[in-house]
Amino acid sequence: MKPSNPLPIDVHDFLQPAPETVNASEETRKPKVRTIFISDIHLGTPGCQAQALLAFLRVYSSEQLYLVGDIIDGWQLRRRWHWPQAHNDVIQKLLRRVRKGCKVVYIPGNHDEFARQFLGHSFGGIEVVDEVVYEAADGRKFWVVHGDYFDGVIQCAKWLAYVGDNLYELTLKLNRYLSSLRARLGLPYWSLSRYLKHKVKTAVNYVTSFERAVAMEARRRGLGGVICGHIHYAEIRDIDGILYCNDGDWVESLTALVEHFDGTMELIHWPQTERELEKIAMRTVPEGRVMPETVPATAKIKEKDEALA
Ligand SMILES: [Mn+2]
Repeated sequence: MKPSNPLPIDVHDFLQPAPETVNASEETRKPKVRTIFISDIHLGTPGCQAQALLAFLRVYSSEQLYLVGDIIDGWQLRRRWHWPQAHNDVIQKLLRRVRKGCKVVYIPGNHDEFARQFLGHSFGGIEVVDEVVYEAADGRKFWVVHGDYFDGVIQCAKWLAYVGDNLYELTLKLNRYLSSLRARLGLPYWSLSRYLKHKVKTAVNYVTSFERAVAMEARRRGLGGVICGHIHYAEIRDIDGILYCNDGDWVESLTALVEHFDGTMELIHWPQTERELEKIAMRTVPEGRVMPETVPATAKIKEKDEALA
């Protein structure tokens, strides 16, 4: 609903920004990056957050797009067919990108290993490869691989990788509450945090061993970094001079790895980024006219009046 205008003039007429202001704002709202890396979408499972991914893809555009494995979950689909419209939309969106000139590369993972029989082929312009060496804008070379080949090396329950430090902090609080409750009920002391500490420690060890193993393999190949997925644990960190990048997943963390035009790698945590972009959009009125929050509209009008005088 349009608010009633108490002024005899249209405020918007006085708020026409310089053209570059509009462009800058548009750019912030629709970031374009050199390359997007996403993995572990798990299309075909109820856990797949396809709507969030579609929202991300509507906003972010790129020259190249790498699908780093577990895009379609063949394991789950074999057990139970689950394919809502949003999952079709994701596939359509990816194919449309190819048609619009974006280079799309698909590296199958373990959940979509059926696609590994098509290595070296292309589908609708999407190249299917097992692994690839990617050169960033600044010349750094990255080994791009899903990462499941390291499962044989690191034997550990995969679900443990989900558990992080934050959850551990929470359990400490929960533990205090449980202890007093148990004491009141006359039950013996039992430490939830100690029980979970062991589990979390194993989880952290798993993530660390995975990261180290992948980074060391990149080093062995004479590369500067690695880009992978698989463990659903988004991260960018230096491991003994090797830049380890994990693009996360679209089941829980909703993350993507992007490379900017200067070669900088950045993790996009979509829920947070979406909120920030919405805030920017809130400050932008339709037709690209920018209404700065900090400057009251009346002040602007006064400026304009003085300028005209
Ligand atoms: Mn995987």
